[in-house]
Amino acid sequence: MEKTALITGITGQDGSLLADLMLERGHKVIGIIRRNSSSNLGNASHLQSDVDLIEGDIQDLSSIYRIQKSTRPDYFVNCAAQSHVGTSFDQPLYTSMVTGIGVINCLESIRMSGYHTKFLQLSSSEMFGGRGEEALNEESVLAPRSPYATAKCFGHWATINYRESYKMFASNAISFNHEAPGRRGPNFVTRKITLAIASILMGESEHLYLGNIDARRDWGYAEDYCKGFLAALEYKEPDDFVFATGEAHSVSDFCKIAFAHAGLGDYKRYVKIDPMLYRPNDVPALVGDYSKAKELLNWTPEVDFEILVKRMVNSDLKDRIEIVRADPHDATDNNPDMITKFSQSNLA
Ligand code: NAP
Ligand code: G4F
Repeated sequence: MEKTALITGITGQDGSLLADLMLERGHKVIGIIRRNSSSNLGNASHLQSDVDLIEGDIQDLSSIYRIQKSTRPDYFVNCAAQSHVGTSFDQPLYTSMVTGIGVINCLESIRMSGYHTKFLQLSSSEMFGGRGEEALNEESVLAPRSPYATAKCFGHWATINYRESYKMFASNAISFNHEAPGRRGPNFVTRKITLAIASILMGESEHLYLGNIDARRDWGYAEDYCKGFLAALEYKEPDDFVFATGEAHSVSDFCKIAFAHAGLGDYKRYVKIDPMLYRPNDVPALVGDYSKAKELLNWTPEVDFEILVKRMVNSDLKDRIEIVRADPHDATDNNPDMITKFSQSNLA
């Protein structure tokens, strides 16, 4: 049966993918966007004709409550956050307000509206703080190492608290890192790498500056994860679910595959370490155990790490090549041999 879904963070990676998925499945989607002076809809530009976009801010209870009350959604998915861990060290109070308190504003809006809206909070594997290569699950201890992770713990526990106190359908999706070609924010490490590769191939830059390339993450494919989020909403009862692949790779592993795939060879020729990009406290490694989602939601990740990396490289390269084809003057200094070689072998 068709449901109405209210999605915050619809201009971001997950919110926009979830909207695509919900629409594909025949649901009605309402997206909350922040007022901004340049009207940039980000990843939601293609959704304008299919989705009702309403201005609101999760820091502002009155706006979220008004939208909840007027739209009477079946599902409310909170994809909104100040989601960059590094930035949270520079803007800890702001991050706490959006990523932490913002969750209470969503939950209170549902509670005060009196509707039986099912709520899903996008929690994060950063909450665990990481313990080597031990696979983490819903029962693992939370030990946040950043203002972002601390705020996520607040939102996570608030969701559980509203579930227990008011018998609300309020679930947590505890996701490990997941990426979507062309939609991942440009300052997350994966997209930073693939955008830099495109720029190196175009002859615009020679080097890529990174911080801790030994950090290991359990990287999955965002589209797979959005299917899991929908399954959590459709599950018979509210609960908490880990979404992960069960494998960790380092930032340098990502670089190795990405640069080689682009035909640039050894990444070490291009990657330079900038100590300023190290975080005051970084999670060394994260690996997830998704057995519960597999057992109860019948969810498994489909796209593996190597394919994910190659798709991200292809996507950013394809965009740049199309721009150059449309306007050759856009990249006067590009390296035509490399681009031709790459497009013949990988984009055909
Ligand atoms: P993202 O691309 O950074 O998107 C964040 C979204 O939140 C954007 O649409 C942004 O709008 C919106 N937003 C920020 N502050 C807001 C506010 N005050 N009011 C309303 N909207 C606001 O993040 P993502 O990667 O899609 O992640 C989605 C959620 O999953 C986030 O909560 C993130 O913390 C969590 N998560 C992500 C991952 C991952 O690997 N991607 C893993 C675990 C958890 P603007 O476009 O206006 O900035
Ligand atoms: O891509 P990142 O910024 O992602 P991070 O910090 O793991 O957070 C992402 O995943 C979380 C789930 O685990 C989400 F909750 C969160 O919202 C976000 O989506 O950094 C990954 C690793 C880190 O160890 C970082 O120190 O890459 C390392 N890194 C090395 N050089 C870099 C860089 N990260 C960034 N962003 N930029 C660099 O230049």
